[in-house]
Amino acid sequence: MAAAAPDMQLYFSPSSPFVRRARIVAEEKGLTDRIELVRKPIRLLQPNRDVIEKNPVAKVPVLIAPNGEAISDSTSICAYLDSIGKGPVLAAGSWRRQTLNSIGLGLCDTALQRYRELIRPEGYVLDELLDEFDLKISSTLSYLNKHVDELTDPPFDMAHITIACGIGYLDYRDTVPNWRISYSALAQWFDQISQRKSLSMTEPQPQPAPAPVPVSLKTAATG
Ligand SMILES: N[C@@H](CCC(=O)N[C@@H](CS)C(=O)NCC(=O)O)C(=O)O
Repeated sequence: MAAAAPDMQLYFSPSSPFVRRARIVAEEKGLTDRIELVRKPIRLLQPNRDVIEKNPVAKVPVLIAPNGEAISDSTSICAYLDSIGKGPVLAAGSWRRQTLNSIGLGLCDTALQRYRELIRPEGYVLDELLDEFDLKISSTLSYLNKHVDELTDPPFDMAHITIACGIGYLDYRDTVPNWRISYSALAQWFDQISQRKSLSMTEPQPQPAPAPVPVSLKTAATG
């Protein structure tokens, strides 16, 4: 059967863990072919004007639905795609699963904030803030490592997806170089779930170097 023509657009950045959540849900729900990926560079100090037009807080992902409505943020997009696609429901089915999903979201947030702090120019990086992010990241990894049995629980749901996106982003940025040794049970779970098609096809991709401009701060890609 021929693939459906795209009738939705996803404003995206190839390394964003939040965009990845939406793309994983799209694939799981049989909607990948209906979504055109529209690249929107996300840079420190350069809020993307196209994104602001559709989402006033200037963040990707934004999904343009078939009726032209702009849906954000990733949680709303995932819920929308979950509701219109085929296959098992992905929404977290209990308070515990919702909490695990929220812990995953917190990990995505902290990992991203840390990276945005790290790429400030020399002299502007606050080491104390990096320490704070590191503490939050290590306490989250340690918690997840301890509760890994709950991650291996079927059915596959948003908690699995969001936690995998958070860890995937940390891994991509090499934020915690030896995390596989320190949190080996979690690493085993992550490596296994990463083989799932929806995860392997959405792995964070290196971004092309931005065009040089005089102020280096303005060139840093952060998404
Ligand atoms: N809560 C939002 C977070 C999205 C987010 O932080 N996106 C980043 C890219 S990974 C972004 O667009 N940042 C631009 C900015 O903060 O200026 C969601 O779940 O979609």
